[in-house]
Amino acid sequence: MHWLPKTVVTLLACIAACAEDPAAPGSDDPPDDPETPQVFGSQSEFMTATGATVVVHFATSRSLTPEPYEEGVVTLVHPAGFNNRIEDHTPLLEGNEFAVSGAENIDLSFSTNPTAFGIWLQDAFAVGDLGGCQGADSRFEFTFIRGATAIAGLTVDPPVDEAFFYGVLLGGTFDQVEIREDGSSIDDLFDPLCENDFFGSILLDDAT
Ligand SMILES: [Ca+2]
Ligand SMILES: [Ca+2]
Ligand SMILES: [Ca+2]
Repeated sequence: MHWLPKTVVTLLACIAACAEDPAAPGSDDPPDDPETPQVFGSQSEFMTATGATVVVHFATSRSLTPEPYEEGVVTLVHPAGFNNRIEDHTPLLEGNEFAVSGAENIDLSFSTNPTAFGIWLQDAFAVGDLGGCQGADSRFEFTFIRGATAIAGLTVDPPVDEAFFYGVLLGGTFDQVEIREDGSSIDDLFDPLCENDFFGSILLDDAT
């Protein structure tokens, strides 16, 4: 079966501008919504459109540790404090990748306030003895947060076992991104979705 990337966009929240300028019912005018995310499947197109650059390279491998990983303006950590590990987990992505214990739940925070976020990932689909995990065609929920407010939530369904780029440009700034493997439990180390999926280079713009 040939899998195509499928991205489902769902706005969780909307700033006041949405209410101030609602699209008239039946209007043919495009929505004038500064918070509507633009999604990119091409790194080069994303970089050209947003000015984003690679800010996390995972240049140095690191063995299992629950410590947050910090590189430049970005910090990654498992929300329940599970281990992470950085190494060349997969030949499908260039260089090292970030992987976590349990299912793929990761909190990212930024010391800047970008409007654009991009990441390489592999939705792995392993077979054989996975120690209680199961091979899964994974989907991921990405929630973009500004302070304590969720700005946008997007569901991403990468094709299995392909190098997949996912870039998002929002109309406003954010300072955190939460990644959650759809259907998993954050605090269950032995969640069936604990099959590893891999996260590579991360890109941000420097809006602020
Ligand atoms: Ca998977
Ligand atoms: Ca998938
Ligand atoms: Ca998984």
